[in-house]
Amino acid sequence: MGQDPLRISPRIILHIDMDSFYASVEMQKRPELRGKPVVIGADPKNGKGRGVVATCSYEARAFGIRSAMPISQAFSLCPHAVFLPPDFPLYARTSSEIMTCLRGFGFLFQQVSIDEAFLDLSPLGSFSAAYGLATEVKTSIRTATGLSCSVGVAPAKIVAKIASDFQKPDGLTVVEEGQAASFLAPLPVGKIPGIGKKSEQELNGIGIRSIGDLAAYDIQRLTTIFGRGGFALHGIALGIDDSEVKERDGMKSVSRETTFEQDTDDLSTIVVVLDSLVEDIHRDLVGEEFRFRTVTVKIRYEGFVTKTRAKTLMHYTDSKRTLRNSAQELFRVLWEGGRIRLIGLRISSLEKNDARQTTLDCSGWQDTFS
Ligand code: DCP
Ligand code: MG
Repeated sequence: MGQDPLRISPRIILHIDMDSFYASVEMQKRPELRGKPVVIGADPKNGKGRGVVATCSYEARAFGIRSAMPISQAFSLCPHAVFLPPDFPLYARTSSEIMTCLRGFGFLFQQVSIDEAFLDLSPLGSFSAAYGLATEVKTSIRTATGLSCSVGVAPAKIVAKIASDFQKPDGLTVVEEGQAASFLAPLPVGKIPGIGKKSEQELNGIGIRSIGDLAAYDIQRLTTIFGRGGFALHGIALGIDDSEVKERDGMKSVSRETTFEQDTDDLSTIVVVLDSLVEDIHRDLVGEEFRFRTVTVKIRYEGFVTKTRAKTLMHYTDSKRTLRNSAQELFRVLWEGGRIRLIGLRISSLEKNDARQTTLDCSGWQDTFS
């Protein structure tokens, strides 16, 4: 018997995000740290340190410590916490083990950051089968690495991502087809990925507190205030997101950005953050065996003015030094001295690392706005 042509199988997307990733890896390596507040990031130097928190254990979060907070503030919130510098090679190795394990399930797979990925479980055909697979995923990652993760399963990528965050740590949240809007409705708008504190405040200012408020808001007024972004935002609030799980081979660019806890014009803080973006991107690049030719730096000032500037090298390279120098150079040219809300770094014009090419560093300038 043929399939009912009117029956459309549900899209079933799984999103996985490791719990307090860097901190958990450290606690796995040194079990005596378990149960303690552990902060990974810059040296606190007895409260005088510069730089920021990369992440911290859930025990440290109980003291109010968060990613991207100045390390001096973390120190004053919990001076007896264990402060550790990041061990990027170790996190990169652990990340590869996790991603290999996820790929092994045989579904369409997309890594989105060092500790996050999507799987397209649609071939399973039902949310109950997907729930079973999600528990298997959690078990196999724990067996392979000793680490816990949180998983969301939903009919769309963005909803799966919000769902994976819903019951952290060690969570598993399934949002079935037709339930996305009602799952999202009571959550604060700040739970939508990409909505930072400032945007949340702006939305609160026009009476939008929950995602349900956003869904019910007049779409015309939203687009007047936020332009085309308002339209997308309204769709997200209803759980509408048709974007697909894309295998990484089609990777066009790698980007990372950090929103500062508080807008800052402190150069040393900015440079530390830019450097951590360089580390993150370079790790991905090496892991995926790509070379790049174009580097873009993005700065968002307070008040949402966003500027980007790109530089295209004469040759492909995978040199971290070149990436760091280019990023710093672009930043120097771009920065007008104002307080910065967000800084981003992207590499593009990627090619697989098999062609033997020299890593010359001659550069030409090029403006790009995105
Ligand atoms: N990271 C960072 N700087 C940030 C945010 C994150 O260096 N501002 C690094 C450290 C994190 C890792 O990326 O361990 C993954 O980021 P997540 O946002 O997933 O945060 P965690 O995994 O640490 O915690 P959670 O349990 O909330 O996912
Ligand atoms: Mg995480």
